[in-house]
Amino acid sequence: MDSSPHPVTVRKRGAVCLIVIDHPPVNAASHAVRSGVMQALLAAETDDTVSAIVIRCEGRTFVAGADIREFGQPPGDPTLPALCLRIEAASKPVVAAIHGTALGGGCEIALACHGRIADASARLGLPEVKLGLIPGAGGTQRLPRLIGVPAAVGMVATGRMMAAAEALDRGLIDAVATGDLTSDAVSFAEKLAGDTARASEGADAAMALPLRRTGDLPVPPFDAAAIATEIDVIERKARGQLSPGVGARCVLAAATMDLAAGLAHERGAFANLLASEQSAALRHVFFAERAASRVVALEGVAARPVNCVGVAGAGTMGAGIAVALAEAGYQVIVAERTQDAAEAGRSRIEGLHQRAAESGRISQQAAAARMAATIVGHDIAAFAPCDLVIEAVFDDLAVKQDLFAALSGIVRPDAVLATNTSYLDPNQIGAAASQPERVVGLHFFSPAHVMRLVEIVATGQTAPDVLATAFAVARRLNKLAVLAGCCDGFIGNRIFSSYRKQCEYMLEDGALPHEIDAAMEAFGLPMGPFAVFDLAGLDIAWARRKRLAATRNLAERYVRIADQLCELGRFGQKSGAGWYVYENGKRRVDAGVTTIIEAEAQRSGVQRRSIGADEIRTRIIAAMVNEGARILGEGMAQRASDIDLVFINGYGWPAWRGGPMFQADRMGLGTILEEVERMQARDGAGWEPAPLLVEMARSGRLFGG
Ligand code: T1G
Repeated sequence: MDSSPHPVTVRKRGAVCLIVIDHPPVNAASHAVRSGVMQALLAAETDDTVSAIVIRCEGRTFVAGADIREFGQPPGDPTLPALCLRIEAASKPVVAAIHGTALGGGCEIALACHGRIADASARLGLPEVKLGLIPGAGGTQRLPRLIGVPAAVGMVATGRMMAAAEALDRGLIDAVATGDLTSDAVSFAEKLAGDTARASEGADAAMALPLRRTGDLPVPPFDAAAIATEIDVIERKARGQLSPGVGARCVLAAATMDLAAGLAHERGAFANLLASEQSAALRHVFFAERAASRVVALEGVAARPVNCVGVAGAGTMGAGIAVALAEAGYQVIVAERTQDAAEAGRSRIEGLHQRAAESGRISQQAAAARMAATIVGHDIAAFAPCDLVIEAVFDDLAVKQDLFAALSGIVRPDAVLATNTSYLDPNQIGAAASQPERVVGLHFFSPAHVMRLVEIVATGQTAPDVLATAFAVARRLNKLAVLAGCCDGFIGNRIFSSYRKQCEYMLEDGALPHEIDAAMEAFGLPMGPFAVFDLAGLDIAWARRKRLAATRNLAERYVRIADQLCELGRFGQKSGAGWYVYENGKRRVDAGVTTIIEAEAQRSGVQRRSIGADEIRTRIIAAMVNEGARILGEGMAQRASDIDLVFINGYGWPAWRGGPMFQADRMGLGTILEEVERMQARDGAGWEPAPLLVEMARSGRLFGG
């Protein structure tokens, strides 16, 4: 017998019945909640002492959606659509008292009510598209009846939340609470009851207001051509994800179908998406993002307070980090080595804030305020008051060690020192600080003010509260933080290196850059790998290969094609040519690169053959997953889903693919292992199957558990 109290209770305020949902953490509409609300509603309807009903929630929010954890199980009665229909059909007024975030099924319950009162800070939304779904309990049919098709298409297709003020303005809610939310909702319910009573007693028509059932409202007229264009844009922007377009088209269908037909149409589309791979992947990502912040070693560990943050270096990375910090409300102190570099850095930072204002993301005043909160100079003594200093200087060990040694004599003993290094060992950087335990890696991804991902790297000395501080700062920056161990390239770049090698092997084996790019863009990546290499610059990886050449494992296959391009000064977009040629802002396939590839294959004695898109994708995913399995086996990542998040949020992997480890589970780890065994036979050292992959493939286990 479940001892937890029932999530739905009933109270009275005069003649108004309060149906109170208390189902932490977000009052998700679980089966128990749905059946509790239904029972309370039916009882209130037959209770002569009840004239109206208010549905409200305890805790931090109104119902924040269907219970995602119940997906995949048979939906127990009443389903959410049935509950919404019954609320709408109620013989007595039902009013939703909304606070927090009324999302998904929660918003749909509110839409089915006869009135909606919201807190000033409340937000409403239908974010189902972010789970690869669409509203499945009438949202696409009732929302346009209240706010019109154009606004409803925008809300459903983007999943954005609408603030209470806008919701009032658009007619999604009836009022914003001026006093106590419940009291305001009760008053509104009493008013509706009075109106309804007058209607039923045949009072003067002007005074009588029969219950306004959302589903009975007509869909307001709209510009069909404009909506058709809008939906085309939505589908193009979705880049292969289905739910935004499907949701928008269901909203459009509301204008041509009666409610019953529209609800059936919506339910069919919802059921298809619920069974889709895309939704399974996006639900995986939803829970993965929430798991990523769970670090067992940090339970109960308090972060150090951080308000003033220093950034050493104001190049591309440093400027982006400074902008992200200012955006999060930190006081920011930036220092470069010289006055000129500081001035250049200041302009870079100012330009980024200005661009955010010009794009409408922030106001000019906000941009000015953020710049005013940012001090830029060329003396690291300015870091003295900082609670945290993040270095984003040239990726050279000696430079970073000298900086941390100098900072140790400038900042307070309790100030945290963070390195943004991509490839150097934070242990070695930290060793230069007077207190290595206060050093941590904060590996941002460029552009740092845009990319959500930050890899947090604990050195062997990092103190728990320093690690907790890094997570707290990442959270305040609204970043997705993933804990990574100290290994070459941490999680993302280490796996990306394997990915790149396989791509270059495939050139020798028979594929061409644009064929590999096309295969990965068809998979959903916004840009294929060779286009990305050209964008980032081939010289960076080339410098690293030259740096590591003396220690390279000669038994591992090495492809010299990229080196040859660099020796020709072909560094990618920055030099007008790399894997592709760039003319007038356009990227073009270059037959000269094909010639170099063919010559290199001949020199290597490789018989080139055609390689299809499926094989290209399988080799790339297998290479990534094998490295991911090594990383997990070495304890350099906490969980497989963290690796998925790294590629979705740092490397442009489509979230609706779930990430490489999720993809491997869907492809079958046996298939992945077979591909890795082929790599080992063909590509030699460095391509041995990861022990964890072997063990899981043979035992039938999955990365997703
Ligand atoms: N179902 C189950 N658990 C949920 C949940 C949900 N809908 N929403 C959140 N949680 C859990 C979450 O896993 C975490 O658990 C805890 O609550 C706190 O969440 C028919 C089909 C509401 C804005 O998509 O956007 O309705 O990790 O860390 O940052 O049309 O949660 O503590 O164990 O995110 O304050 C539509 C999803 C569902 C909303 C709060 N609704 N949730 O953010 O806390 S589909 C959504 C959120 C649907 C109908 C369709 C956010 C939040 P744990 P959190 P937060």
